[in-house]
Amino acid sequence: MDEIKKLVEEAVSEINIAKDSTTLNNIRIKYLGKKGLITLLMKKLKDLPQDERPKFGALVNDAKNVVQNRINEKLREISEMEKRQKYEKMAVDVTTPGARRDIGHLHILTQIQKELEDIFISMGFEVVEGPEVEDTWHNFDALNTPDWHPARDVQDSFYFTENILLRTHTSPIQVRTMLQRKPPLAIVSPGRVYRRDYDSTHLPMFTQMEGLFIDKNVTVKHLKFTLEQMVTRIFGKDAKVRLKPSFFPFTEPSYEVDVWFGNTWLEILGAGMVDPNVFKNVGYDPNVWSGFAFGLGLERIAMVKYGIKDIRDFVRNDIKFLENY
Ligand code: FA5
Repeated sequence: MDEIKKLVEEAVSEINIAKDSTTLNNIRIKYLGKKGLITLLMKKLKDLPQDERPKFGALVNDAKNVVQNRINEKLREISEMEKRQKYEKMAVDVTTPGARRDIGHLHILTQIQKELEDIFISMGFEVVEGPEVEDTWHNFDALNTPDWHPARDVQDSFYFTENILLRTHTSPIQVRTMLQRKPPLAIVSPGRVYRRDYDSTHLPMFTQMEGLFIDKNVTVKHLKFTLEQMVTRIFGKDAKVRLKPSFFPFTEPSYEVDVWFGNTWLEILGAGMVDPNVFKNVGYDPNVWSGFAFGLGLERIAMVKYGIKDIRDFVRNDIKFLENY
């Protein structure tokens, strides 16, 4: 009986440390196989006295059952563990950072344009657009720009015919809007314009935004206030505006407008009070109506704001440049 107990203990301790099903199978063969240590005990039955045989037989059977059950139990544990390991290997870690996907965004000039539109819309201006192919009357004559003006020279502009050209500024939209509507008016007009220019601060195709405000008793104060609002919202509250005397045929008086930003004055736009001749050209009474107008270069605004040195970067289509903004 002691021998049975000892064999069972040995078998169980071997089963306990087994790590896989092959080892368990070997243990089963070692103890319960045809020539297994526990199976062989049965052969001792015949050496025992008749009356002890049933009890001994039962004990050996119990021992077989205990070992077999323990093996079965251990097999289940192992297969559970193997399953768990398999699933752990298959598992996806949802906290792992994903592969990066590049998402496009609006071009820096489009961003600046939208920013400016929002600023002027918040002040009650409306966005109005016009054609890029213009006639000389809207682009020059109606704007009080006579034949002899250098801007009309074929050296400065892109002509299709004698009277049709790519607009050289957004100011013809002033004329078109005044002809279509009655004052008072408050509009801004963004768009592409074209000139025979090309260097690090001038492009042959660039972007302007025109502003036009017409009402009774409009003064330079209204112009300056409006530009100050725009400039502080684009460049920050420390930005200042300075008007310098200048000349445009369609405004009187006319100004170059500088902005104080990054410790220096930088020129960003042209402006002035609408010339009475322009009002006459569109049928507005200059004794009743007054107004201011301005035209700013969007590339210049972006260059000042972000410290961009070469205007040609806007059209080089270099992702490395564009990604910065
Ligand atoms: C004009 O175009 C006037 N129409 C502006 C205006 C409107 C004045 C209404 C008064 C009333 P100017 O040629 O200065 O003005 O151009 C205006 C702005 O466009 C300049 O300040 C500059 O920022 C920008 N600009 C001019 N030429 C180029 C160019 N070749 N490339 C990039 N920006 C330019």
